[in-house]
Amino acid sequence: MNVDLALRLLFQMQRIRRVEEEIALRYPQNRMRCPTHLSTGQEAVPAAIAEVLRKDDFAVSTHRGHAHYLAKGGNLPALIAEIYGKASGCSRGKGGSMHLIDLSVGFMGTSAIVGNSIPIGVGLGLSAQLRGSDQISCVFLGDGAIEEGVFYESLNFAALRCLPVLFVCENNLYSVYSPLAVRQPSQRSIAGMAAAIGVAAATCDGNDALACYDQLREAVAHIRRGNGPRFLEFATYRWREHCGPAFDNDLGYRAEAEFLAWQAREPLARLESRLLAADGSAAPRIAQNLAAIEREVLAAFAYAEDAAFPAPEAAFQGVYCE
Ligand SMILES: Cc1ncc(C[n+]2csc(CCOP(=O)(O)OP(=O)(O)O)c2C)c(N)n1
Ligand SMILES: [Mg+2]
Repeated sequence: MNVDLALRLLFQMQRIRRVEEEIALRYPQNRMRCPTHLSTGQEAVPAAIAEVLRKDDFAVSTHRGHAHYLAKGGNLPALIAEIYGKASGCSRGKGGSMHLIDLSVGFMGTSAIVGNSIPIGVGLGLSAQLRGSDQISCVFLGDGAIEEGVFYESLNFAALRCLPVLFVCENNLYSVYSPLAVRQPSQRSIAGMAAAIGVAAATCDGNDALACYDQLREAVAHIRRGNGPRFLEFATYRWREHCGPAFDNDLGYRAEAEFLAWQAREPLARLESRLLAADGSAAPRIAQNLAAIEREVLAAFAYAEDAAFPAPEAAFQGVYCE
């Protein structure tokens, strides 16, 4: 095992987890007043993305985008300030949790409209191709987004034009409270659909950070060599409710046993135990990382809580009509 790589992946996952757990803890204080979709349990894919994309590559994401923003290098205090609606937030406090952007690291935005990341990311891939650049465009999407018509149009165009687009589908089995079984014919696979449209596709254990890294690295290299788009479907699971900080297994749309089975395969503990089995001396480095994350996260929340709200006039700035 590459111990340094495993430590970096673990660090990314622990940082994402800690940020989102602090959001969950403080959300009931009612100072974060936007809908917030947490991705606790789904940290392995973004951690691997942090390792394989370049800073000048593009990424676009969804309503569940905190982890993707952080993985691409988005500024943490600006993320938390945005969720608190503050002027120093990454969308100047106007967008909230579902509208994150950090152009300085190629994170081109998130959208609350399911499926919307797909055509925007394909367009960014087209721009890279037209400019003759070797940048790639990474499109994060959920399993629900494949039920939007724009999924088919965009994948077709990406395949037709051989665009440098990496589709990263985090299949957490649900669209809000609807399992795949009531949304798609049985036996149909998401990766299979992408392949049928003409985009080379594969599936991966989305809770195994090292496996995610291997598949994503290979896909990125393939795309960067000019071989066209790739689609990866990652099996994973969100722990908390669809929107908000609570757990919602009491609602009955998913079985407690299913939840517990996925928790038992959770990505952080899995990587940490493999890492320590390979190199017991990594323990102090893991502890140092956790302490650094703790300091960074608490400082980001202190910054966001102290920051100013936008001035009332700002409501009329950056709008498209008078
Ligand atoms: C066009 C559109 N239709 C419906 C919704 C309502 N909605 C918000 S999130 C969501 C579920 C999306 O599921 P998925 O893509 O699997 O992402 P996940 O929430 O599981 O991460 C839906 C239907 C929306 N925001 N936009
Ligand atoms: Mg889903």
